[in-house]
Amino acid sequence: MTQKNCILVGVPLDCGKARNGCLMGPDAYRTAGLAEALEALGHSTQDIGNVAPDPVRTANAGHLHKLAENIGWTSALQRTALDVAQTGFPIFMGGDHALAAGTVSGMAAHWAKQDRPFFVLWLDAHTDIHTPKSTASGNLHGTPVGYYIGRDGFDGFPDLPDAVDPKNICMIGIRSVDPAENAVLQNLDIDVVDMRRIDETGIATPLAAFLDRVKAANGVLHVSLDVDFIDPLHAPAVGTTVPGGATEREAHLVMEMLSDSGLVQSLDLVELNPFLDDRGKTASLMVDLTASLMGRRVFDRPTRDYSS
Ligand code: 4U7
Ligand code: MN
Ligand code: MN
Ligand code: MN
Repeated sequence: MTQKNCILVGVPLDCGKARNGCLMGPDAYRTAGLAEALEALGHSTQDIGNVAPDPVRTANAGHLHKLAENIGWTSALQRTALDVAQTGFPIFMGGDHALAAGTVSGMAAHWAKQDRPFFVLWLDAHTDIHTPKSTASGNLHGTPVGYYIGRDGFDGFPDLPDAVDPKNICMIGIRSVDPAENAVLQNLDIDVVDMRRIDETGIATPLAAFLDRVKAANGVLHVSLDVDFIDPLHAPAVGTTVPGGATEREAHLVMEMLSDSGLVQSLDLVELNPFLDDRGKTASLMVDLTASLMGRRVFDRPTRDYSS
């Protein structure tokens, strides 16, 4: 992989759900040696510290948890993403998944200016495509996809500069979908790769097909990695554990294929709750997965072509 200038952006956002702890995520990645792992691969790194949310006051949040704070983070992160994308490869160290409303919409706006088609790989147990109106839990970490594809119902949120085309989204690892999410997914062209498909075809087949599409379109790819994509056995440090997730090996294979593709331009690391971790094993696994994405190999084998 070509050497990158990695911009590490701390995002101690903890307002996307009620259980606290994701605010410690950025420092857990620092403690687990994210910058050192990237530098060992020959990349340069620049840790710009932690972002803070814009101040926002909202009158009526209804059943929504910390609506104003979520809105303030979305505008701040949209701006930050647009800014840092100009100088390097942003790695957003979360923070819960509500941050992706800002990071993904900001990256989409950046690539729209360069006239490059923008694609998203969503690695998650959940589809996170609710709106503030459809969410039953009131937890906005279940809504970032709804925001960045331009669904209605995000009153008070910043205007979306450039919506992501649902056709350009692939979700892998899915095993928990609410009825309201299922209903909207039926009418969209998002490629939703659930655990059954992974079991039937292996994880490489749907990923290779998606990467071929990105390549054919001369597109660029943003990866959003939710800790709960991985099975809680390997990655316990997350509030929303769902059994039956990706294995450590499947997760590494995904990252290695992404590295081979050369298509990835930005990354979210989200939902790590260090308060729930087991001697730092989840934080360390997330660092190792990032290293695989950025070119680390067990053996230096020639690049494999995964397309059919
Ligand atoms: B995550 C949920 F009901 N769908 O809306 C909701 F199952 O970022 C979960 O993927 C959302 O961890 C999970 O609260 C958000 C629930
Ligand atoms: Mn998520
Ligand atoms: Mn999830
Ligand atoms: Mn979660």
